[in-house]
Amino acid sequence: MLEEKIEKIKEDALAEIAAVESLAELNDLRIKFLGRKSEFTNILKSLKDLTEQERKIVGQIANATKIEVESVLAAKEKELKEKSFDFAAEKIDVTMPAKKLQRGHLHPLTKIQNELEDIFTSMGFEIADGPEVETEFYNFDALNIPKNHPARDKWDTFWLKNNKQQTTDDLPTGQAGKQQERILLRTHTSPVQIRFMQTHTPPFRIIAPGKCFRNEATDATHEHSFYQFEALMVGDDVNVGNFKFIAQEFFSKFFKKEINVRLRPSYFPFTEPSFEFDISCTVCGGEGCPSCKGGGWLEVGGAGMVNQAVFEAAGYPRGKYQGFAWGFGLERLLMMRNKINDIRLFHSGDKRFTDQF
Ligand code: FA5
Repeated sequence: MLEEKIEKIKEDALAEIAAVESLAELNDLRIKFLGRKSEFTNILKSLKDLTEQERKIVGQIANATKIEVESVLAAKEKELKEKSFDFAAEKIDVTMPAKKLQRGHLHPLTKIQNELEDIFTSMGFEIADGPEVETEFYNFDALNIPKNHPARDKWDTFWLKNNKQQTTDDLPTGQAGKQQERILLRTHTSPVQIRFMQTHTPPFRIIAPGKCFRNEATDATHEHSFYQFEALMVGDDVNVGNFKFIAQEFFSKFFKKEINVRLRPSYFPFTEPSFEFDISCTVCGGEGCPSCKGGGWLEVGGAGMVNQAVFEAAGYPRGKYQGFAWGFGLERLLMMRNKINDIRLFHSGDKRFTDQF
């Protein structure tokens, strides 16, 4: 009798599955014929009450029926899915513009620093580095700017508390026995000159890009933290002509046009003679235009022949070597090239600004 019941369930199931037209109806039939509360499941539960021999026969029939109904359900499901697939809606338009990916990029100052490093290394310069927290010796004394000298006023300094217990070994060469060294945030990249010379013998040519700090009020052309770019070339007979040539080469490469360099007398304690150097206006080439306020020249930085007192502080014999040094601000150079009117934009964190580079 159970066999007949199973046969009847199978017939009904196959007939109803064949007639079904939607996936939802098909699912209802799955529950109706094979679900937990279905007649078929009840029959399976009652198998335990049969004799062993009966259970074997009916069990086999029930199993075969379940497999058959499940496979018919699966075939019907596949057929209905294919029928309901909306090819028009699933079409991919390969001509549609793609979503723009937001990608990070280097900060404009990092980019200009890389660019400058590439130009200088192509001219045989090495890259040197020094600490941002400096000692008074490297930032001032060794650069011929002694304590209480009025020249120190040029560099408004952030002095730091020095809590380190110092031994005389910590003091720079020739300073043993002096009182605890005062520390500060370096006001320029020139201390790197001394650090490099202490460990190298001329001839050499180096650049030292890096961050500097000055305790001064900010405005459109002044920041308390900014980047400088130092260059130093030392040998037996390095002269001002070498400086002028290298500067002209560098600026012509940087601005991608021929640039002239002009020197004006100036004063820095660590160079003698000292210059302020200007480049021919990058817009009018020197004729005079609104960009250069009619003068034809743009002020770029400071330079000069290394003072022999500086060589001496670095451990070289006085008079043995000649060299030139220069320093200029990275932000100001980029402002000049890209017509940026406020230095404070660089550290503003404003993506509308940085995304333009
Ligand atoms: C110096 O700092 C010298 N160490 C440069 C030097 C090196 C001269 C080697 C001779 C030989 P000065 O204070 O002028 O010089 O600064 C050099 C450049 O740093 C300036 O021309 C300017 O471009 C930049 N700079 C100085 N102060 C600021 C500031 N507050 N904000 C932004 N840029 C600054």
